[in-house]
Amino acid sequence: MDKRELQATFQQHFNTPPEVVAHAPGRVNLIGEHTDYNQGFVFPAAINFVTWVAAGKRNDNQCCVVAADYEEQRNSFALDNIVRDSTQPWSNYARGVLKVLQQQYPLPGGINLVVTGNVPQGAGLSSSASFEIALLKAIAEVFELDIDGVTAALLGQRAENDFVGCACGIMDQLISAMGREDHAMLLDCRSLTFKHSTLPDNLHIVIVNSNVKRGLVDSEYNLRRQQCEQAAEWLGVTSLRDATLDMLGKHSSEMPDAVMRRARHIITENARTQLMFEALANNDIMAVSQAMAESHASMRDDFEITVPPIDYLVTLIAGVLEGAGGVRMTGGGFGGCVVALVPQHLIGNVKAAVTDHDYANTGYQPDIYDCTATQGAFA
Ligand code: GAF
Repeated sequence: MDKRELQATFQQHFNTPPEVVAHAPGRVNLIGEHTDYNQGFVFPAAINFVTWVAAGKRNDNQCCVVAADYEEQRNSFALDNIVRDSTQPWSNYARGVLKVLQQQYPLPGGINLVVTGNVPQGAGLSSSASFEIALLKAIAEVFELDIDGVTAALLGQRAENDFVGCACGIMDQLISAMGREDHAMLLDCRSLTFKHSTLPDNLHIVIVNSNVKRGLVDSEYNLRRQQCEQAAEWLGVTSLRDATLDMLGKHSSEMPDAVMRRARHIITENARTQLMFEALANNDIMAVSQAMAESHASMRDDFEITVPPIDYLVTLIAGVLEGAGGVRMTGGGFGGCVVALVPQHLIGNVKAAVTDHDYANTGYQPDIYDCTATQGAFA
């Protein structure tokens, strides 16, 4: 659905045009996986797939939200009594956002919303964060609330943590809010400070969707977070951001093996993320390639969040790139997408490799997206 159709759908449902149409992007993470909730480093880019929200005030205290892509399902609730809805679970993102928003910014009245988007869902490209940030942007514009991007990101994260029930970190909301066109963003998830860095002209972001779908809430995401917290306790640090391989070496024999390996992934991934930021800035493609390969191996062997079809895609693409670019799984894991940084002359070969080879034998058909890094909703 394009912007004009979204406006028309709003008009049909509410007999008036929307006051505001806002949008927020999904994201791809180049490296730094599961490091955000360990107060570490991540290196994502906002991408050219977005969620759109049309919005307008109401004269009462209700929120009415229409999911244009879910057969125009409608969901209504009173703003002073927001509880979870198990019959239309998609509405819990809107409910959660409005609940946490009002704790900080009480709204003067109700709101009508229509939502649409093209961020692939359940694919590890942050469709839910882009929904939260687009909602916050639309509501902030309608009521002229003075909300900055970091505050919006924290509100979106709190909606997921406290209302939806996913113990996610801050990466997805922050890049959706603060991404910059043609740049990736090195984010320090402890201080919430970030540096944007241009991507080399000769490397393109290619995303391959394995089409293995797995939701974060019902996946093992929350368990990984608990294991990281246990590891931090074993090592006597407040978060794994402060842990080192030396510390791990001293305690590894006492720790449960899985907990030790979770910690090893986070410690090494934090180092790789900072290294890759430098490598991209220096156009050192071999180092980029190596960091992404090591990241994938660490997610597969230590953090155990990859699945065989994803490992297979990574092997296929790495075989084409031969060090001239990088490839790894991206996002929370247990399915979803692979991200590759590919020189222009190899894009066709990468596409051919994932479509011509035996990937279909895994039972899945890939989708391929040529991506560009885009601007965040609050940037
Ligand atoms: C999901 C979460 F929402 C992020 O906070 C992050 O932990 C990511 O998985 C893994 O890096 O997208």
